[in-house]
Amino acid sequence: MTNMDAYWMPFTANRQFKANPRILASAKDMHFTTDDNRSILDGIAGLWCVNAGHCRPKIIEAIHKQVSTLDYAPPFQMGHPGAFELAERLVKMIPGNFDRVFFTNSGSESVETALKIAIAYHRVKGEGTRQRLIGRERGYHGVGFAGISVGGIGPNRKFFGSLLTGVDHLPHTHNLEHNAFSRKQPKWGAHLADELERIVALHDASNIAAVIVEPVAGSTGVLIPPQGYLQRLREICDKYGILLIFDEVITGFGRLGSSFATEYFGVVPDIVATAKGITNGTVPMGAVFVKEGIYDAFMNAPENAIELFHGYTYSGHPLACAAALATLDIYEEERLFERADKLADYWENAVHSLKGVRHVIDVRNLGLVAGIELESIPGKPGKRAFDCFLQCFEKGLLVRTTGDIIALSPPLIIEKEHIDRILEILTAVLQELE
Ligand code: PXG
Ligand code: PLP
Repeated sequence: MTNMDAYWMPFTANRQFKANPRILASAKDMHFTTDDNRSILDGIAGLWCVNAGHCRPKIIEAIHKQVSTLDYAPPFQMGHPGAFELAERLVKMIPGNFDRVFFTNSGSESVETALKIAIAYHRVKGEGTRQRLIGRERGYHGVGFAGISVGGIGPNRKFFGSLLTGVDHLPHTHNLEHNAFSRKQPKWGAHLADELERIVALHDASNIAAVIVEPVAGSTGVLIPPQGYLQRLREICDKYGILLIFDEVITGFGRLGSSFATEYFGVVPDIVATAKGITNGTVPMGAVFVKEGIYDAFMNAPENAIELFHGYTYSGHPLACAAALATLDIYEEERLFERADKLADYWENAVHSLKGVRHVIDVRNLGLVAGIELESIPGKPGKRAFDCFLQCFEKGLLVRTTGDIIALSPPLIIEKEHIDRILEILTAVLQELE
C-alpha cells in the first residue's frame, strides 16, 4: 500500500483510519472485497447510492461506449443527445407536474442549485423580497455554504463562519419519548410543521423564498416524518406562496419502494433535489426537478440572453448521462422499486428484532431504510456506534453511523438471506459491545 499521508480524507477520522486502514479493492452486486481479500456485505449501498448493486455490466458497458465516442461536451451553449434523453426520461418517471431538469454533479450542488432557482424564481416573478430560506434542525443538505446554512447539524456548521444570512430552522421531529420503536411513520409530531406559521408571522411571507426538508432525514440518523407532517408543510407553503423543496438525494430512486418520496407520501413539492442513485453511484451526478411554471417564469428574458446564470463545467456530463440512462434501464427492467416495496415488511420485521437487544433504544424504518439508535456511553457520544461499525466491518458487514445511530440502507437487489445475515452480524456485535 502506498503512503497515505497526502490524502486528506473527507468526513473521516484521518488519524484513526491511517493507523488501521480499511481498504476496498473491488465490488460485485451485494458485496465489497477488501485488499486482504475479505468479503464485506454492503448494508448501506456504498453511501446510500448503489441502489442496483455493484459493478452492473450494463452500466459499465454504457460508460465504456460513451467515453470512447464523446468523452466530454461543453454544457454551456452546446448540447449532446444523452443529456436531453436523460432529462426526458427523468421527468416521465417522477409523478406530479415536474417538467424540467437541471443537471449537477452531486447532492450538494443539487441543493445549491435548488435554493438559487427558488430565490431567482421569485425575483423574475417580481417578488424579489422573497429571499429568506427555511431549513430544519438535524437536516443534512450537503456541504456547500448554502447547504450547511439551511442544514441543521452543529458540527457541520460551527467551524465555518457566519454562513448565509436570512435562514431560519424548523424544529426536527425526532422524539423517542413519543415515537420509540415506531414501524414506518410515527403517529406523533405532525403539529411540529405548524412552527412554520410562527416563522412566517415573524418575517412575513413576502420575505420568504423556500422551505427545504429531507422527506426522510437520512444522514442525521434516519428520522421518519410523522403521519401528516409533510402534508401540513405543503398546506402552509401553499397558503403563503412559499416554494417547498424536497431534498431527495437519499430518498430518490427507489429507496422507499417508490420512485421518489413525493410518490411514497403523496405530497408534491415545487422543486426536488436528487443525486446518488441516479447513476447507481458510478459517475458523479445530480439532478434538480422543477414543477411546471418555474422554468417558464425565466423565459421572459430578452432574446439570446441567458435566462439562468448558473451551471457547472460538468453539468450533464456525457459519462454521467450514459451511466444514468443504463441505471434507469436496470431499475425499470428489474422493477427494483417494486422489489424494495415488497421487501419492506420483511425488512421491518428483521430490523425490529433488535428491540430488546443490548444498547438498543430505538429502531425505525421505512422502505429499505432503517435507523438503530444506541444508548450513548456517558461522556463519549458516538463511541459505541463507531465501535459497532468497526466490529461489523471485522465480521464482514458495512454499516454507516452518525452519532450513536446505525443507519442501514442496502442495495435494492438485496435477498432475504442477506437481510438475515445483516441482522445476525449486528445482533452478535451489539451483544458483545461495551
Ligand atoms: N442532501 C442529502 C439529503 C444527502 O443525504 C447530500 C444532500 C449531499 O450530497 P453529496 O453528493 O454532495 O454528498 C446528501 C449526501 C451519511 C452521509 O453519513 C450522507 C450523505 C453524504 C455523506 C455522508 O449518511 N448524503
Ligand atoms: N474555479 C475556476 C477558476 C474556474 O474556472 C471554474 C470553472 O470554469 C470553477 C472554479 C468552477 O468549476 P465547475 O464548473 O467544475 O464547478
